Amino acid sequence: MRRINGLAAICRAVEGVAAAPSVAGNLVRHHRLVQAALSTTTNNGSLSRSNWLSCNRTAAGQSTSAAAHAVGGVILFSVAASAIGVEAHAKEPVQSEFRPKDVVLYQYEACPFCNKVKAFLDYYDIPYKVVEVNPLSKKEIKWSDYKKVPILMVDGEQMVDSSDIIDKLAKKIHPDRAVGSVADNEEKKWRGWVDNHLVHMLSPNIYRNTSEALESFDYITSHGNFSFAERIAAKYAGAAAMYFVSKKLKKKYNITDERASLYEAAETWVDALDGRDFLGGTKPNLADLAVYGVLRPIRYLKSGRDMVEQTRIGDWYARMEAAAGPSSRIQA
Ligand SMILES: N[C@@H](CCC(=O)N[C@@H](CS)C(=O)NCC(=O)O)C(=O)O
Repeated sequence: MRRINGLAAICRAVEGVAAAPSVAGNLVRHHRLVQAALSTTTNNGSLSRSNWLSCNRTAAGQSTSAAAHAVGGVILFSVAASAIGVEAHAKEPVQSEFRPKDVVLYQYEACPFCNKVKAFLDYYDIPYKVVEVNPLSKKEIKWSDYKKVPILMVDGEQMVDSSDIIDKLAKKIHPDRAVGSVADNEEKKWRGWVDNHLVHMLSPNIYRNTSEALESFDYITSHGNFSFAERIAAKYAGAAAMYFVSKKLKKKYNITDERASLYEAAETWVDALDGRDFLGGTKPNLADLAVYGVLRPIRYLKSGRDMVEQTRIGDWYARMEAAAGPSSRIQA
């Protein structure tokens, strides 16, 4: 029998969660239900139950992920909101020599890390194709040794890990950019905050209760690469699993009130802006793009709507939507 740490690791990708060691009766019972639900959904027989539930393995070879990881790594994506009423903040098309001819993003539509990369590509107006990865079979990235998304292929060069991808691209775009300045340090600090703090606020919020978990999975499954059968099963089983996982995550990250923590993070970010339009001043910097990217998947879910209603982040978010502008995604 799979241990609950497999279940907890469902959203490891999103949360960087180490597998939880304990087995709680309820969770195990629930996990069985989820397994049962998922095992009924293999539509062609080639996707075994363990594939469904175990889409990742730890170094020790333990199975670590599960449907909802698969699915749960996939937080959600934003519907691009219109920038009506927002002052004009434009994209910053690449001016340097760096003009990649062929950029392909392997992603889950709703993954916050993938959305971070997309926010960057959109803002710099770099055209990219998207290959939506099936989070259960991951057959689209079988060719790669790296088993997570995002993977970005830039003129044949494989780039992995959202922050590394952005560092590499930023270097190509601004090869002469000075490092070590106050602005540069500030940008680094807040990019770190996104990866180490902000992303951990997401899952506990979007899977906070059954209705929010279902809203999230409805979105995830309708925008991801799922077969019809997978979609139906993943929605209910994934939502149920992630509901429990989010409780574990709360504990792991010492979150008592997930909404309060999300609001606090939003306020912390607005304080960091210190009256500026963007952390980067009059233009977004990489930290602005990172915060915007990871929040995009939740912005139009209940948690994101609440966050915008209850905190001061809305104006900055609207400026970011205007700055990132329409997606530079092109047909694959
Ligand atoms: N540190 C990585 C984290 C990437 C990550 O964890 N991605 C998740 C999706 S949100 C993933 O692919 N998890 C593995 C899986 O789904 O099995 C980054 O910033 O790109």
